[in-house]
Amino acid sequence: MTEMQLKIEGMTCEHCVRAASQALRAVPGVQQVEVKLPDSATVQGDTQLADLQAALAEEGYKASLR
Ligand SMILES: [Cu+2]
Repeated sequence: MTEMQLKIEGMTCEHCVRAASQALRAVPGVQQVEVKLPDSATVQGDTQLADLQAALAEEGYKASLR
């Protein structure tokens, strides 16, 4: 299990936090997600950065490793 610290671009409100959290939780292998304004997420689990980025991109957010 790994932990990744992400920087998420494009979040503006709590609705964004929920959308990003749900998108990340739906990625296979993800076990724990914490998303915080203005731009951060911590993800724990067995997963790939590219899968997390793809899930967030579908919701309209751009993510990179912090
Ligand atoms: Cu929002």
